Amino acid sequence: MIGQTAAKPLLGLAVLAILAMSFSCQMPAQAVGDESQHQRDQRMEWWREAKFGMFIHWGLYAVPAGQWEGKEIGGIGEWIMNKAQIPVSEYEALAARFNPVKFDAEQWVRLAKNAGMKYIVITSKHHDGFSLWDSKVSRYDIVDATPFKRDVLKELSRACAKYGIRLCFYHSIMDWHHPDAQGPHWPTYNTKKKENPNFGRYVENYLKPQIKELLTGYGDIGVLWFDGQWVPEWNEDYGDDMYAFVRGLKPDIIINNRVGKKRESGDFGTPEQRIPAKGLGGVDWETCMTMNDTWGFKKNDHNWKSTEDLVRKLVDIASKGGNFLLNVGPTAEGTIPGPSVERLKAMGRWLKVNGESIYDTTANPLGELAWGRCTARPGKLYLHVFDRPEDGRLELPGVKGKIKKVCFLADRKRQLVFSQEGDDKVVISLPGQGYDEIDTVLVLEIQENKK
Ligand code: JFZ
Repeated sequence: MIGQTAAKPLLGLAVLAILAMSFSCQMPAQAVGDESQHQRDQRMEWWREAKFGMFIHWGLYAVPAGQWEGKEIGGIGEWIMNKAQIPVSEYEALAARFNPVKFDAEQWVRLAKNAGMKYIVITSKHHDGFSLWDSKVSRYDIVDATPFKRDVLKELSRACAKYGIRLCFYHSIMDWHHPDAQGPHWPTYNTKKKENPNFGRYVENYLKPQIKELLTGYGDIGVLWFDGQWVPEWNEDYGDDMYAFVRGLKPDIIINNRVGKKRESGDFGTPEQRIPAKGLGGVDWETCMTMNDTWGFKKNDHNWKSTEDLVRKLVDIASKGGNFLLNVGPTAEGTIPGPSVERLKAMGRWLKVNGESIYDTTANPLGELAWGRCTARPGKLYLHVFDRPEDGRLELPGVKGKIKKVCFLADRKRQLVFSQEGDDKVVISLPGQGYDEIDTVLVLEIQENKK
């Protein structure tokens, strides 16, 4: 079995490291809890403005790509070790076959940037326990265990810095490879342990040291996106401690809610594969979603969402005050599937024209709209017309303040006739042609009520 570095020497080092940290960068835990609303708003600002990010699920699971021993394995591709009940020794042999010679970090980052994405969240370690960077506490990583021998997270870090994209990491608490992390709930089918007294050792000697490697060696990490917190061994104390540990290493980092088991854990909620009907009121949140039906690459999953659907999902999420983390699952060769690339380029073209109506906007202040969605900035409403009303009359409920002008965002010279009876009823007359079949954005400028 490809091992983790022996825990014992680490234990001594860990004690020293913890002592050292307490006098250096680590913020005392109570300072984290004392963060003011203003400080928190400052920390969240870039993420709230960003609205749109790329999720990347990449690892050994791209090699089988949804098949095992000649059979199609159901479910999401990155869970194949679990779904096909693959013993650790057989699964880790995939490392010798993982040689993504077509991987090009700058190509991936340019794809994200040109799609209008502002951050990338990549799986540094998924549930299978394989590390996508050159870890010093494990040999089960892309440098030590594969013929590729390159630290892809280091290369991505450089590319993100070059193109102005925030690099973020998804990191799984659940680990199907580390012997101290196994439990009866997620047996790797060759360890029938009923319960694991060493989970604490896994957390202190492996999980936290790896996270420290990622937060101190790969540039300015924007978000730590935890997952796999549902294992019974993980509890609220672990979650609180991990939150403080991470913020102590990087005080301005953002951490998702899957660091813990409380509703209010972390800094933002993470609805998965769904858009909450009315958003998640009063909290920061981000919908994560696949473009087909799997996060990790599966060669036979061709159930791609349309570009229109993806753009309208982004608009819907932004109109409810959330972020959209849209996934790509690269192949074992290191390429992003063609249908993903095609959709991302098309989303980028739409955002190039209409990005002002998404980035740095706030949620719809008007209530439900039959013909589309609405996003806002101070003094402006962006009306996203999905379906032009047959009669050409676009009705708006409850616009507060006097409307100065209505025009097409794509061509501000194209002004529209409108009527406003008091605050309640606004009717905009829509011309018969010149629409974007995905989403036509109108800008409504409002006289701001003097404070
Ligand atoms: C998790 C992972 O298991 C999955 O592989 C992927 O990385 C996704 C983004 O996150 O999936 C989940 C997590 C939690 C639930 C369901 C799927 N849940 O709580 O129902």
